[in-house]
Amino acid sequence: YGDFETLIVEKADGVALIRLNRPDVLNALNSTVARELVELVGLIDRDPEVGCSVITGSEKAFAAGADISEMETKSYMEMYGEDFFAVWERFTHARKPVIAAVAGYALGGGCELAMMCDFIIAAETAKFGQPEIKLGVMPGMGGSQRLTRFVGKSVAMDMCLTGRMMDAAEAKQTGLVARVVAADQLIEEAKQAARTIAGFSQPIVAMTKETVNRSYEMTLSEGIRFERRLFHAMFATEDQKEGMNAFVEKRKAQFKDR
Ligand code: CO8
Repeated sequence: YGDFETLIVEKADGVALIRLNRPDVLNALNSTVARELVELVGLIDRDPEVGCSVITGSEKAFAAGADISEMETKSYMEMYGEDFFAVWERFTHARKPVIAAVAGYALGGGCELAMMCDFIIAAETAKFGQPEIKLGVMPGMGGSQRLTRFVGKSVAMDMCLTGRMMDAAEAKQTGLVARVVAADQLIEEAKQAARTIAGFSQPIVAMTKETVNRSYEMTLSEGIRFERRLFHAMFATEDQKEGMNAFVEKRKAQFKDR
């Protein structure tokens, strides 16, 4: 995919492993990270060899937030004029799934980036938080909205108003993360989940992701109708025929649609 200043990318077995690589600042998310991640997910969406991505940080930090030194002196007009942080919206438009593999700190923008992914696998060392209130601001990359949808109003208020951290066990119990694993198993577990997803039909995976995401935007009856219409559309794919035929013939399906 070319060289990136703030990311390291490895591609194997249908999976792109993306590492945030700003170790000196605990992977603080500056505009370069945002621009590069958006560019990369666009390239991955167009790469038929990759079916799923994993995004991770270091053992110490997934990401300790938006880059405070980049924001500190900005004026209102600079923030508004640049529409600061709007670029992150484009990260959420990725059509292929992205799994967040979180070890260590996922604070502020780091927690928000993890929540922009399709699901989170956490190491036992993970710590999540929205500590922006301590800096005289509040979450700015979707945290007030996404965290509330993940964990409910009471816990989200507690997190955003006190700025406290949540450990991996609480993150699992409140539904913020899908799985918690030992720290030394994190990358393998996330890659294994990604390989499983990459082994399925790519258009069906993309439609499934889109349909689950609609549940955040639609009423229940509209969402169920959306699901049913796409379910019907799946019968136009070769992969639906292959998947069901393989089951009937008791063999492993070979999905081919791209
Ligand atoms: N931005 C920039 N630099 C950072 C950040 C950050 N978010 N986090 C850590 N760093 C840097 C530190 O300054 C330090 O640099 P140096 O070595 O040059 O002093 C280096 O990373 C290592 O950090 P520490 O020495 O602090 O490491 P510790 O292990 O002692 O502490 C912590 C780790 C607890 C994670 C601590 O670094 C910390 O509290 N970081 C800040 C966490 C935070 O507040 N995050 C929220 C940031 S704001 C945000 O994400 C959204 C803002 C929304 C604005 C909306 C605008 C539209």
